[in-house]
Amino acid sequence: MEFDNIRYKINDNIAEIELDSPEKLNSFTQEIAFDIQRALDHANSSHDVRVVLITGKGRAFSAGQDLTEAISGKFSIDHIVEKHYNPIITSIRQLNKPVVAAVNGIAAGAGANIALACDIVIATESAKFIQAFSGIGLIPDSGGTYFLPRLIGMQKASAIMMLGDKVTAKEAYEMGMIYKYFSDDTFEEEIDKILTKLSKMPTYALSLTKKLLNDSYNNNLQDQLELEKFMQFKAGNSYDYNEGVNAFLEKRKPKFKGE
Ligand code: T3D
Repeated sequence: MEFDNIRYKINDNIAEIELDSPEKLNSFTQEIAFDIQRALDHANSSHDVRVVLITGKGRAFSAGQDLTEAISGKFSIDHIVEKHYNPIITSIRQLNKPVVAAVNGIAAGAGANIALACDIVIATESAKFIQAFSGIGLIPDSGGTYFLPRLIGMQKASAIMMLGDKVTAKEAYEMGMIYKYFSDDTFEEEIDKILTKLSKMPTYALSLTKKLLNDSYNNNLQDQLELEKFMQFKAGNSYDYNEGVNAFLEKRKPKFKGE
């Protein structure tokens, strides 16, 4: 697949989406948002892909909306939110394989919230997460008001969103906003380890886990228990379940197909 505004490649069952406009800190234009949507759709439907990475080139993951485009009058703000960002967040959550955000530097505005919508968020030690919206008179979008309070609690989310603090990777880790952070020197190596591991795991079961986690935000306990029973039935009928149990009994490593 060809993309003009991002880099997208698939190697060894890993799809990598790299934002590629470092001179503007990978801020999002319509073209970039549409390319990301297309890449996510491709990764979702491609049998070769078992894990997706989103990262940025240079010193930022993304500084959010390209503000020159935002004030150009080309698109209304609700159009930008509805057509650029909302489909990206929906795709990430509905993608039937894990999506990893490797936050390589500053993640601001929609850039921060796209990262937080991913299944696993890792960051380099020098990364910063900024809910930059209040600094320009906007409200946090791209799912921020949904995910952040659920990740770190209402009080911290309110303060960070209203004050527009620059949250360091260490602080983000300590408050439960992200999975882990790594030194800048070892970041690439650690990303590779996580992606390689996920690319060999029982992808189908991971996709069911993801659906359950999506629903756990809205269900009561009884509904969630019912749903777990249903999903476990599906997982229990998969190739990978059979392989996993046989490998355990035969004292060997499982060879999962992702099915
Ligand atoms: O329509 C709508 O707006 C609705 C959608 C909203 C979604 C959103 O994401 S709203 C939030 C938008 N983002 C921001 O408000 C963040 C703006 N950027 C900054 O506050 C700072 O750049 C950072 C704190 C992220 C980083 O600061 P710093 O000092 O490390 O870098 P810098 O010098 O400010 O930026 C470097 C270059 O990137 C600079 O260009 P230049 O002067 O070298 O030619 C700067 O203008 C450019 N840049 C950074 N962020 C953006 C940007 N250009 C366009 N849009 C940006 N968001």
